[in-house]
Amino acid sequence: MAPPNIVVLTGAGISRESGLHTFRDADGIWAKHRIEDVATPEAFRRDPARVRSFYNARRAGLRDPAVQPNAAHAALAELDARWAGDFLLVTQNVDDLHHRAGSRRLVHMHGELARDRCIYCQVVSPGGGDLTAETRCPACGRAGGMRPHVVWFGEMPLEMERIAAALAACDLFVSIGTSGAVYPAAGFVAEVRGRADTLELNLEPSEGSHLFDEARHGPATRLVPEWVEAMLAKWP
Ligand code: BV8
Repeated sequence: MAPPNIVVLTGAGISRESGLHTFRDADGIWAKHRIEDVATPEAFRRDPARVRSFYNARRAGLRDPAVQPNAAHAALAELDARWAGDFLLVTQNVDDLHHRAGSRRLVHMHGELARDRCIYCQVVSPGGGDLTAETRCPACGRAGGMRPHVVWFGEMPLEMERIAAALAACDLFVSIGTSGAVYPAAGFVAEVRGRADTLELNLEPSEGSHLFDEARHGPATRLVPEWVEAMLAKWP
């Protein structure tokens, strides 16, 4: 029998043990900032400096040498490298820890914190330093229009056709480190349940826990390596 086709969805919880804050935990990002002030197109139109400062601070946090991929990121990268069936890792995270861990069959549906996008020509460029009103687009040369390449609330997530195709073909859907609060990602399990096996690996029950065939609760750095090891033992 062929190895099952797998789709894995991750959220901020998988990066928590790397030292990055989640969004909705008590010490989370939305406990310190209002979404309406920093993570919507209206916020950027109203006060671009405030939005750029919010993302510049998170970029600085991501460049902290103490922030490294953890055992959960590494386990998913190993599964990606060794899995003979279809495999797609869909992350809501805008950090680069999955890529740095070695994941390649990877989609950043909410964009990537470390990359820039020009609102005039839409070209995405490798970011890096702080974004300011003076930052020039390397493609069209214009200043004043550079934003982080991140999907804000009210904006369409990226690569949705590719994600829909993978969900339609998957036999196993695994959700890791996400509260199941943000759509359309939170709706994926409802899309596949009944047709694919569904598993939640999370520190605590998510808002959609009841929709999963199985839910295991604990830290990702324990649950994810255990799950990957069992999958690779069953399908060498
Ligand atoms: C859109 C980038 C449509 C920015 C983010 C109904 C249907 C469809 C849409 C909506 C709807 N109702 C409302 C909407 C609109 C909205 C939405 O869902 N709102 C919510 C608040 C109700 N959705 C949107 O706007 C989306 N776009 O729908 O477009 C459209 C259609 C046509 C044309 C145009 C548009 C866009 C959503 C994307 C927004 N951008 N991020 C940034 O990062 O700054 S969302 C943000 O939330 C992050 O991406 C984050 O990943 C995401 C989800 O949060 P989580 O990752 O789950 O993090 P959270 O803190 O919530 O949870 C962490 C979990 O980890 C917890 O469960 C915790 O227990 C666990 N955990 C903690 N530690 C550990 C752990 N687990 C394991 N181990 C640990 N150690």
